[in-house]
Amino acid sequence: SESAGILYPRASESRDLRTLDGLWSFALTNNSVNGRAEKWYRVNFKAVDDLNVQSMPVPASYNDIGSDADLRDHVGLVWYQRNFFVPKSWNGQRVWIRFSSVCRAAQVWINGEWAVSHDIGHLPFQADISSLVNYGDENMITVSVDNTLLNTTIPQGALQELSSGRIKQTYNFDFFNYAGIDRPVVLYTTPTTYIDDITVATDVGGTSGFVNYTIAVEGSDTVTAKVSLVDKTGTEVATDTVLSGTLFVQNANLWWPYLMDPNPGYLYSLQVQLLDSSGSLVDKYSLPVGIRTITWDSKSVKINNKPIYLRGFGRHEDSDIRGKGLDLPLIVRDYNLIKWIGANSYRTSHYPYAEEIMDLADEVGIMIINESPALNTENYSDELLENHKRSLTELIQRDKNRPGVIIWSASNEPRTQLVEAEDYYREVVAHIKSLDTSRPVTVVNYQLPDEEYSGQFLDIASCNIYFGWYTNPGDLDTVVADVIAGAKRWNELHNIPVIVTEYGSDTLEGLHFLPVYIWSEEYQDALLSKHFEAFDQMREEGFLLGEMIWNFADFKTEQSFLRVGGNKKGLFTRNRQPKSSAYLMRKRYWALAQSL
Ligand code: GCB
Repeated sequence: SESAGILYPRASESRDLRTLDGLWSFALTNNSVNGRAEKWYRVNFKAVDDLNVQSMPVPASYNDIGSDADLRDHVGLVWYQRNFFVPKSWNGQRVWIRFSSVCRAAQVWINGEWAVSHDIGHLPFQADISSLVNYGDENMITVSVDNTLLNTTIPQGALQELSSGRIKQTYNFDFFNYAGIDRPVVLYTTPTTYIDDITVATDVGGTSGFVNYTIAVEGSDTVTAKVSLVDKTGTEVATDTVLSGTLFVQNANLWWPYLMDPNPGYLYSLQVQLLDSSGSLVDKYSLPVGIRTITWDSKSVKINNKPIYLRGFGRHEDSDIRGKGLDLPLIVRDYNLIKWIGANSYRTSHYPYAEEIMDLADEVGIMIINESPALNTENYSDELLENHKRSLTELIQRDKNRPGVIIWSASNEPRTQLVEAEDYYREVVAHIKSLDTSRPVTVVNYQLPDEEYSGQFLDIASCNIYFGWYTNPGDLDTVVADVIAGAKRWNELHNIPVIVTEYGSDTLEGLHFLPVYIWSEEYQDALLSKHFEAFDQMREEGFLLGEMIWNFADFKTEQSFLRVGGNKKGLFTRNRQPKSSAYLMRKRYWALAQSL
């Protein structure tokens, strides 16, 4: 059974946890072998001589691990398999398998029996496999992964047959379509009666904080609760004994963004215990909680009643060899660079990021525009809309309790100039509002505000603008006026705050030109400086909510004559070393932080 809650797996007095990360057996299917028909999920891969089984790291995208283009550009199914041991002591509890993400469509079998399917990338899924595992014995897990993108999948794509007969995946977005088991896989246990979900909403009044919580329990309904809010020193600051209530915290440590307070990212721990009628512990789960408010109006967004200004970037989960695979050294390095440069925010362009990355945002005090994986929508259909809404349901279910998440982004660069986009985005925004009214909603647009249909539904306008790059490349003298005119119109038309969510220029590190010339480091610096002028003027006018350069770091794309080894608009290279623009941005972001 698939559960409704998707709490991050944590060990506790009542929960055991084992990782399934490591080296798995991996096999490609070509068009002539149909692994599903051959029931590969019943076969031990290593025992099949002609299967060409290789080792594949989990978590990682599989594309850049090998030495041939067949693996990198593979379209369709691949297969992963490994064995795992289940202790005898787990018998009688619920045993769960949880994937933090598989890109894109996954089917999972345990000991040859189907366990769970999930067909969207970048989002977690899990299943209770208690009845499928052998206790005190070895077990086999097999996972098929399909990377195919079609008109109705999230994101969209199409298959093209080349003159050679090879099937090629095409897509309209500007990052490599990495695939595989790209985030951690765990086995964990819960008691048969367990905490399925926790929802918190926080409020602030004077020096006090309020934590409204609701606990969803599965299994027996005779349990009672003990709920404690514990501060960083381990001291209990509030407690209650109901499944749904409000905790009151005197002199609360509020959750503040980075550089807005000497102690940003303050997290309490909400410790939830279920007790049986004799008072014995049934289940325990602890959730990090930040106490803060978000409010917004036609010109500003406030955290804890203080107006914010977003200094940030668009990003990608992307690095050498591992593609989109979660890599802890990389993500901690990224946060060190984010702090070094003085940013306070970023957008999870163009899909939900790993939970470990989101945890760091909450801890550091980084504000997140949290984006659906449904980017660049076109060819609107009911099926696409259903899949798009499901992506948002799963995203909000996963991230609803995170203090760092301050805005939902329904989509990046949808084709909102098409008349069908009006009903489509009316429904998408209403869907988000039906799940969460505590955060404002945006769509990230590149259309002209007068020629598109989504703006009317939004709390915040986000625009991607490439003056001096895609529009008038090299013509820096046009940038200031064009940027202001472009961004300001969103505010005039819809009376909502505006974020410039993308601007920038491809820049090859080490390329220099005087006078400045496109693709050089000097050009990126000059282009940024022009934008800073425009942003400062708009800040004076009061409707600009933030600036986010495209991109934090260089990243890989599909092969295209527009891209030299990928998209090079980063402040940092793909291996996270600064271009000269990183120093320029650092000056600006620290000065902005100090002036506000
Ligand atoms: C955009 C897209 C982003 C691209 C960027 C670019 O507008 O949102 O995915 O990578 O432009 O560099 O072209």
